[in-house]
Amino acid sequence: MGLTVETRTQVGIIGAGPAGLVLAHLLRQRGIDCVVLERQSRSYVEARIRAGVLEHGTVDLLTSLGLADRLHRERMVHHGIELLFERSAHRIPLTELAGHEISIYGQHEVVKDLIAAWDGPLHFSVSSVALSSLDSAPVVSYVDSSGVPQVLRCDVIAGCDGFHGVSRASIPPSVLRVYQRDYPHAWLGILAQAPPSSEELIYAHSSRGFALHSMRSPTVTRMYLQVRPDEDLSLWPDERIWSELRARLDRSESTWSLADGPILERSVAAMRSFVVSPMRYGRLFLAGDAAHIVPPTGAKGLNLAVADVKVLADALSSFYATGDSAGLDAYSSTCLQRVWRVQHFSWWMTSMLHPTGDDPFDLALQLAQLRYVTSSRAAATSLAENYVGFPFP
Ligand code: RFL
Ligand code: PHB
Repeated sequence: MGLTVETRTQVGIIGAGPAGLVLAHLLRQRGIDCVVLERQSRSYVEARIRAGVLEHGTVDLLTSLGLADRLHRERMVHHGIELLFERSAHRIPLTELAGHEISIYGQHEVVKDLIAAWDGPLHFSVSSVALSSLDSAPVVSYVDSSGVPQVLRCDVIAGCDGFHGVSRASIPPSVLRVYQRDYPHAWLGILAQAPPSSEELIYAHSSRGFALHSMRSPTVTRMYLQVRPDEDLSLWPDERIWSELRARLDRSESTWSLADGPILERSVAAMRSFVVSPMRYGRLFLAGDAAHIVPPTGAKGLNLAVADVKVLADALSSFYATGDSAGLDAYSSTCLQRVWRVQHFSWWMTSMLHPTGDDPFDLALQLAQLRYVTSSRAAATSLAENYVGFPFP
């Protein structure tokens, strides 16, 4: 190891996921310096398959930053989703009910676009990241990809390093209130070289468990199956995955069939609801999955991360322009209002669509709720306005 190198910036951003990268671009637009540190390599973060649904607010924000040319060319615009239960499909016309569409465009494509357009400091493959002096003059120490120890002095740190990052872990546990709910299921996700079998996303409730039919392009399908949290992927050969998807997505009233193809990627993701409050400690501000996790059923995690950093960038902008810290002081409470709305929606969608086993009472409640949201315009509108997303603060 060589001598420690010291640098300074206004905002140190930990993590180059959607939260960290969108924040970096928002700060640059506002004339604020920042440095982004990422634990993984560039190729790793650009290939990490995750979310696929962008709210219109997220698309509008990326467009206003001039970062959405490829997104506008390649996205799939959807005006509705299907809810499938008791082997019958029911459409929720999102745009008609809530006035906005959603866009299907992979999170890793967003990440690629944000990295390609960024010419400021962004250091991949850093290690031993540690945060200190958070209450006065924050310091980030780390080892860069060449093994050189570095010290970055900042006015403010943005903790955008996801659920398992170092930022939240650097806050004394006694000052954080943690809200958490675990679910007795997980999602087995696959990416397949197969054309989508439906024009819109299908959220399927079946006695065998939940299934989701989504997509990434006219030739690539993304699908999920509800499984147990400790599910062993080796018990799921391709043929079992396809036959289970076929069984759960089956419908009685049509000749619908599921196109299959080579499976390009598969993984099991846990489902969890999690919030810490406040989302700030001294000069450290948490954003995105570092502060909250939602189960993926509402397709909200990425969008919530983007909403947080919009609030943070605006607050930092007034702080640097006028010295007024009111926006920074209100950061946590402003973000948490949206966070809890989205927590409720994601929990509600999850509870409605995932059979939990053998409890007939739970099953009857789920079916009653599904019949209600697909037959009452008021209930469908509530689902639609939450799904397409509320305006950004
Ligand atoms: P990320 O994306 O986890 O990025 C955090 C980054 O920080 C890095 N990092 C560190 N860097 C430096 N030092 C350290 N000590 C570090 N520790 C970690 C990590 O390597 C990483 O690059 O968090 P961010 O930016 O807050 O973004 C959140 C979203 O990624 C997440 O909420 C969504 O993917 C959730 N999600 C969905 N969200 C949607 O809006 N719509 C969807 O359709 C949707 N579907 C999903 C999803 C998440 C899923 N999984 C796999 C959990 C579907 C699935 C299956
Ligand atoms: C996805 O396409 O990955 C996706 C879509 C909808 C969800 C979650 C994930 O609710």
